[in-house]
Amino acid sequence: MTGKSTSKPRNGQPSGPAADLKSQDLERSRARPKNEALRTNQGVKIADNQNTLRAGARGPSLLEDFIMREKITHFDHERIPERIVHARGSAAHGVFQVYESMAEYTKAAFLQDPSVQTPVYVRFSTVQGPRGSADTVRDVRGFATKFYTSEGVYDLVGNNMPVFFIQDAIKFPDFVHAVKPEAPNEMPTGGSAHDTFWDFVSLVPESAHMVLWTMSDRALPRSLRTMEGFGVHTFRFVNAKGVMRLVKFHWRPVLGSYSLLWDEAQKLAGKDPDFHRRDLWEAIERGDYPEFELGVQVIEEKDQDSFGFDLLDPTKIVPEEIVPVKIIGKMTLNRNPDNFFAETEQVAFHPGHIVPGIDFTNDPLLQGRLFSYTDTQISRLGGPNFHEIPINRPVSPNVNNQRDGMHRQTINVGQASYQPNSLNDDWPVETKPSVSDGGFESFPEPMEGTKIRVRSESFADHFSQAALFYQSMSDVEKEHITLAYQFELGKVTKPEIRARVVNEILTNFDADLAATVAEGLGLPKPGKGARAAGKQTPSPALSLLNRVRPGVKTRKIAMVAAPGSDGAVIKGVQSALKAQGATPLLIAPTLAAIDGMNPDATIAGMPSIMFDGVVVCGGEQGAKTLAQSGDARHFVLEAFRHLKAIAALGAGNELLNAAHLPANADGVSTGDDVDAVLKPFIEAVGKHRVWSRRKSAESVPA
Ligand code: HDE
Repeated sequence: MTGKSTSKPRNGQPSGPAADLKSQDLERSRARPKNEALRTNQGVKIADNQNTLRAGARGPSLLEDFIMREKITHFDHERIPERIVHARGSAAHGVFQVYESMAEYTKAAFLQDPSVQTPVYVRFSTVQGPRGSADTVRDVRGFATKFYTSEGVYDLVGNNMPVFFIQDAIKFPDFVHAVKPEAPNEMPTGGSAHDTFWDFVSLVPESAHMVLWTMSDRALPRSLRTMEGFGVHTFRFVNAKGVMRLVKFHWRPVLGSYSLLWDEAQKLAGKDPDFHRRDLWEAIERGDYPEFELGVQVIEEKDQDSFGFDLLDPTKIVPEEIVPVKIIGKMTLNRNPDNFFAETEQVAFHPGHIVPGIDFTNDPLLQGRLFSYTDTQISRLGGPNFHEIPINRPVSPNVNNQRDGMHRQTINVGQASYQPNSLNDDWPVETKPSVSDGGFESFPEPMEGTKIRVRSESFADHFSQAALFYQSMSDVEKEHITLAYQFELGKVTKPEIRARVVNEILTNFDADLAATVAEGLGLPKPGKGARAAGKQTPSPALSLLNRVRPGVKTRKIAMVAAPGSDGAVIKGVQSALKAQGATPLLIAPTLAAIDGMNPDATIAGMPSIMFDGVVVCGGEQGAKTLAQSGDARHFVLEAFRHLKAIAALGAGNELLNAAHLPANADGVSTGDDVDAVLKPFIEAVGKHRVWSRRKSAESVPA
């Protein structure tokens, strides 16, 4: 049960009774053989694990070999169906702590006491691709958090974008069929750049806002650790007095938010399909625990109709300039899973896993989700007992009269599995003040209406917020969005689909965007959209460039060197970068030691797309080798093209000259003094990209 934290975190592990209970629970389920004999599933010791039982050394295998049969049968059934969406994911354990009591707004126990650490398990995912697809594709990211609270499991199953493609759950299968790889040939893997996706969204204008988000840099996160998360739907907070307020949930990465460039994302998909997974895993192993603050936009019940759009419509945001995001707590991811399958693959999230003090609204997308997530687990995880899988078990007791079913783990004792009963004195009973309190009660929203299939008129405006988003972008982001539409639509084979996106969708939220995309596709200049949205009041909070936070903590920096480079310089650079919290890696043409230091990777094995900045180390001989290496020249050229901060110390400048980098370019610092060169370099890395270099970067080969 969640309780007061009694001790300091042990080696970064969650502490306090709830965390202890979850660890004990997982510990009981762990198999960690040491000093143990190899045995069958029935516990029989195995004498030979190398050879099948045969009739003679060269004879046929015998059916009698129960050891071989058991082993292979189990192996044959190792796979379970992957998730229909969000199949590709990575996860981590952690803890959540509220900064101050939220009792004024909600009675949820895990949001009351700042000293309580609630264990969490968080799974990040892409949506479109299968389980083995690449991490860096252009896509929405799932951001699902399971809180093991004292009152039961609470799942906040969100995305890294605050809106969705459709307004009603009944359209979800249509949307997913359209975006998934196409039926005849299962192409493309991991992307939306194909006919069926664009056909669907060109015919469904409610998708315009979300499609725009997916064409933006938000769809290309630099790291799962630096993504924002959103609950998307409007939920409710209910306090102990029964006062209800509406709430939107936000996750804010403490390190700020950054994106990849499209060229990097595409290359990474080939060079390291596990780029995000690896980054998350390595950061946690290093002790650079990812931190996310939980924010809420709280709306008084009386204000719910004052926004000019419907809070139940999941294609709308509440601009934070109108309702500020109140930061209420922090989640720290501090432990990698022990076993990908047992934990990450079997974790079962559900927006319907909710605790007293939080409640649903009538958002028709959310209402449909409340059905879908249990249903999907029944086929993925093989029956209704998936809550007994260790990663899914609550830390609070889950006592009830449910029985049996596939894979039942609990041995229920006693005759009475019904209520009321006299044979077990009526136990277990609903919460009553005499027994315990805290039973879940739905917010008593007054209801009346005609049974009808209709979309509320208040959901009808599909373009104003797309216009708001686009108008809130910086020039750089607008350029990226334009190129993304051109790229994606360029992959669409049917000209009428391309034209429909431009003329029926883009023209309705931005005439310039529509015209530039049309030009790039060779389409005639579009006319004015029939439902064109006008000028909006921009929301600066929507621009990712305003989400960059100062500092270089956890940023990966390549220290490029070769045998003959100056060891003292390398050490100086390393310690200066580490002092700022960055992660410097020594990168060289081969893994041969340089002045006694072993390189972390080769230039060819770890290209500059995997780094946030590049320092070329000094030393005459090393610099000469680097200048002669095609891989090394490509390394710095690509970093330059991708607008990364570059520094060269002493003779290291030879490599920049050999690569013919434009002279005096922004974000390139050179010189002999380590401190003087690194100061502007570190500042530039902290800004993420050297945007002012865009023009000169275009002249350099990618
Ligand atoms: Fe999901 N979604 N979804 N979704 N979703 C699933 O559940 C579904 C929606 C989200 O890491 C599935 O266990 C319907 C919105 C995440 O395991 C499935 C509708 C948002 C994850 C399902 C939606 C999400 C899922 C597939 C429309 C953002 C991955 C496997 C009514 C707020 C969780 C599974 C994880 C997964 C159904 C729309 C987020 C099939 C029917 C909106 C992060 O049940």
